[in-house]
Amino acid sequence: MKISLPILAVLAALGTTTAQAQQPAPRLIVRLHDATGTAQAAAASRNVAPAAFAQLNHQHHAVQVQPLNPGPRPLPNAVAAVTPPAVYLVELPAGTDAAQAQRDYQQTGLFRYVEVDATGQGGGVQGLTPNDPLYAGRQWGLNNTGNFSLAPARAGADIRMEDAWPITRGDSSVTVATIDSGCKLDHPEFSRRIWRNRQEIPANGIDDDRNGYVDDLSGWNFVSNTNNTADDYGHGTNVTGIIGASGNNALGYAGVNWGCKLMICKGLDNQNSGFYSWWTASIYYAVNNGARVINMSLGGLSTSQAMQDAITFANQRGVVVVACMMNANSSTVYYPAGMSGVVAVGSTNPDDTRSSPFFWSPTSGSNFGPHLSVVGPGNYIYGLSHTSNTNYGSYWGGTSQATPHVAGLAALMLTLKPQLTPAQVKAALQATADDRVGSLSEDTPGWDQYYGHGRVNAARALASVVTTAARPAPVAASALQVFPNPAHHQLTLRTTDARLLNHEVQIFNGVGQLVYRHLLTQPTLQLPLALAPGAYWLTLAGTGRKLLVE
Ligand SMILES: [Ca+2]
Ligand SMILES: [Ca+2]
Ligand SMILES: [Ca+2]
Ligand SMILES: [Ca+2]
Repeated sequence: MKISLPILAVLAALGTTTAQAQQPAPRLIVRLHDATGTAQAAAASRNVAPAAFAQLNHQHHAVQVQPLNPGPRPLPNAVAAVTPPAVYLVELPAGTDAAQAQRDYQQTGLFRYVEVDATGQGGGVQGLTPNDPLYAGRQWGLNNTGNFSLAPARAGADIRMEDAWPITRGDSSVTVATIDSGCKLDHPEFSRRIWRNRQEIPANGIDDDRNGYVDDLSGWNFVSNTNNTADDYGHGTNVTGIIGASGNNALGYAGVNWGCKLMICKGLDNQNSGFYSWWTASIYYAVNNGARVINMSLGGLSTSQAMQDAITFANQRGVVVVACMMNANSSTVYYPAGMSGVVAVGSTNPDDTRSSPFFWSPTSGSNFGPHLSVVGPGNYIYGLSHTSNTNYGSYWGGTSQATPHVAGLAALMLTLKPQLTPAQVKAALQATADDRVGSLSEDTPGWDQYYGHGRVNAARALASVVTTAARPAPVAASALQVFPNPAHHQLTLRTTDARLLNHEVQIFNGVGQLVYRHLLTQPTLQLPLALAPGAYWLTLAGTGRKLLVE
């Protein structure tokens, strides 16, 4: 008698837990209308949800309402480059009918759209730990000698890093954000390489830089909503190391990029899964905090207007988004790879064949289809461990591993020429990729659905950037007058060369992000400015100059 009661209590508790696990709390992603000159727009500009939205959430007993883009917003009257979307995650109580709630929210007319928060996974799987040391023989993706112990290899089936590093090895002017399972921040291969939020005072419980995140120093953990960006799965540490493990430091491995800063957005949990809301918020975080490249080695089967909007916003701010095709060995479209404005990356083997299968499953393989941009090395990719600073024996395989090769390369291109747009980076990656390197049946001449434009070639990509950068401006710099400089709230542009008309005035911030754009339609144009004080770079049809804002 005495024992039976506690046992029953435990059974009951287990039953409750199981029932809740089977019916998770519905999560909605909503985007408010981009109204202008209204109370709603003013509210959005202060990053505060309007009253009607708050009331609706109250009626539905929302457990949590969280902005996915809490970053700085332009003044309501500013001629801004891009309107930052006002997008929120709404979490409703367990047991709520998700489809009904979605309809209820939609019918209010408050929202541009209401979608159910989907999930996806990281696109890489870890391998065994082999005994064979000798890293020189392991990083076949960067320089392939034809000798590789784990799989057939072909000399030259690599991304030509040894010819690319003499052009640039990267520097701290470019920040790459990884949206992944986190990163082993104290790894010696990442020493002085992790991005630091200089405007944030650590551990004082205050959001000092008012970017919407308290005490965020190296990025953010969107899974637990904390500043702890440590890796609890391993996928993120491997991916981050492929992008940026320090090279030529007599230690471990070489990343593609030896100088870039690495911003850590944790959007995959300790099971390698994540909600789209985590990924969407991560994109806004990366853009708002100065990243130029975002690596997304993950994917889900659902489409999402919210995630597409975030990617479009990133592109408009000059941020390159690279994502993996995923590993189902099919033409099934995964997202974000299938979204517009993304460099979608597939995977190759050490002998340049398409990875089908990867080493970890006979039914796996690099996905293909019309949205594929390029391919890169992705099978048997040795890298850093998330549990040890001295174990260099782990390797992973998946389009997850191909993607950071391309992201690291994109960051090298931006080091050489920061004013490159995401579309230009993508076009250059595609134009310089090696075609007809794979099997004759799949890698047919020109673009094909298995190799895209081909296997990326870092040496050719960087050389093409250097060549383009050296091209003289078509119009004399003196043909554009900009005053006052330093500027305050207004700027006047005057042109004496008609060739400058109907081109876009673009202003870039100190880390090379596009923060302002306006079409020059007349010889003299007055622009209202709403930019933070600092140094900027203004360009118009090949002419450019430094602009100070006070
Ligand atoms: Ca902050
Ligand atoms: Ca702080
Ligand atoms: Ca190293
Ligand atoms: Ca081809």
